[in-house]
Amino acid sequence: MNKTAIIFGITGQDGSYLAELLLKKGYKVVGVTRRVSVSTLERIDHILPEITIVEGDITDGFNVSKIIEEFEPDEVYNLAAQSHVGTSFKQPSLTWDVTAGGVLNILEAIRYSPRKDSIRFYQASSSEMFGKNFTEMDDDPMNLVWGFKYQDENTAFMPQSPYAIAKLAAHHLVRNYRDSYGIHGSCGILFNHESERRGEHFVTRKITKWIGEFKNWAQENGAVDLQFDDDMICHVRKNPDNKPYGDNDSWVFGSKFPKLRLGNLDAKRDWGHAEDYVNVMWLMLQQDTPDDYVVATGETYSVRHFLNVAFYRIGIDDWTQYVVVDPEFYRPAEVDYLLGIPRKAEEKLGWRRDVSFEALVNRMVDYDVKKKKLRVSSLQELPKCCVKT
Ligand code: NDP
Ligand code: GDR
Repeated sequence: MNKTAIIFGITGQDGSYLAELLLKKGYKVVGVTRRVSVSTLERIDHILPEITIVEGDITDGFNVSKIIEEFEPDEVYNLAAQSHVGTSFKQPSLTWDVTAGGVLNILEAIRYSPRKDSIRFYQASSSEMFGKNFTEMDDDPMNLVWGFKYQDENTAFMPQSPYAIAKLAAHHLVRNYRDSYGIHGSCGILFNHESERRGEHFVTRKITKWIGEFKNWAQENGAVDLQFDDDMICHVRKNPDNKPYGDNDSWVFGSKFPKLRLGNLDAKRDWGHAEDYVNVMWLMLQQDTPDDYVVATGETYSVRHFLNVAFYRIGIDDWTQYVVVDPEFYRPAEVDYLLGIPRKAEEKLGWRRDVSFEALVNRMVDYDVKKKKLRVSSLQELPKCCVKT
C-alpha cells in the first residue's frame, strides 16, 4: 500500500519540491496550508490535483492533532516556520510561537497518537543554530576538513537571532521526545538552500529578481547609455537633433530604475539548491534509527561574491554602481560565516548534491530574466515607514 506523508509548510520553497519528490515515489501527499486572504498555492499549483490540501496552522495544537489523527500518516515533515531571520527580530513572539511552539504541537500530537510507533517525523533544523560558532581545523582530531573554519554535528550551537533560538528549542525538543518517548524524529541541520522558487525577501532571490526586472527595463527602454545617481539608474538617450556626445544639452533623461538596496555584503553562506536538499529529508526518514544530520555543500561564498556571479550572468562585470548598501537591512546581530561539512549525511545516507554554486546562481538569474512581465520590485517601492527585512 502507498505510504501517506503529511507536509506542514507545503506552500513554501522546500514544501513544493518535497511534495513533487514524494509524489514521484508514489506517496499519498497531504499538505497543510494556512487560511489566508490571498492564495499561497502558486508553488504547488501544478501538482494540486495530485495532493490533498487541508487547512491548518501549527500554532493550533488541537488542529494539528486532528490532522494527524485523520490522515494516519507514515511520515510527517515539518517545514513550517516563520523562516525569515530579519523578520524574527521584529516579530520575535510570533517567530517563537510558530517556529518553536508549532514543533511542540506536532510532537505532542505524535506522542499521544495511537499510531505513535508507526510515524516518522522530520524537523527542519537550521545552520542558523550555529550562529557565531564554528570549529577550527586545528580542533579537529581527524583533520579531514575541507576548509579552515566549518560547522558539523559536533560544533556547539550559539544562535544569533530569535529565529535561530526558536529553531534550537525545536531541535532539542525533537531530541528530547526521541529519548523520552521513543519517537522516530530526525532533524536535518540544513544550510542555506535556494532556488527559482525561493522567497523574494531572502538575499539570493532578492538579487536575482532585481536583476531580472532591471534587465527587462533596460531592454524595454532600449537603453543606449545609463547614468547613476545616489538611488536611481537613469536611462539616457540622444535628443532628436542627435547632437554629439559630451554636450549636456544633447542628452535626454528617460525613465529611472531604483538601485538594488542590500544590507551586509560580507556575510558568508554555504549555498545549495533546494531540489538537492529535499531528497535528504526523505532519506533520513528511511533509516531504522532516527538521527540528526548536517546538510551542506562544504563551500562558502560572501553575498558580495553572489553579486559578482549574478551580475556577470547578464554581462555586468562591475556591479558597484547598481547596488546601494542600506543600513536598514542590517540585522541587530549577524551570522558572519557558515560552511557545513556534510560528511555524515554523505556516508550514512549516501546523499550527494548535484547543483554547484555557479549553476545555482545562473539558474536563478536566468529564471528571473525570463519572467516576461516587467514590474518594479515591490521591495524597492516600500515607503520609508515600512518594515524592511
Ligand atoms: P518558506 O518560508 O518558503 O516556507 C515556510 C512555510 O511555512 C510556508 O509554507 C508557510 O506558509 C508555512 N507556515 C508559516 N507559518 C505557519 C503556521 N503558523 N502554520 C502552518 N504553516 C506555516 O521556507 P523554506 O521552504 O525555505 O524552508 C522550509 C523550512 O526549512 C523552514 O522551517 C525553514 O526555517 C527551514 N530551513 C530553511 C533553509 C533554507 O535555506 N531554505 C535552511 C534551513 C532551514 P505560507 O505559505 O502560508 O506563508
Ligand atoms: P539567512 O538568509 O538569514 O541566512 O537565513 P538571508 O538570505 O535572509 O540572508 C543571508 C545573508 O545575507 C545578508 N543580507 C541580506 N539578507 C536579506 N534577507 N536581505 C538583504 O537585503 C540583505 N543584504 C544582505 C543577511 O544579513 C545574511 O547575512 C536563511 C533562511 O532560509 C532561514 O530560514 C534558514 O534557516 C537559513 O537560511 C539557513
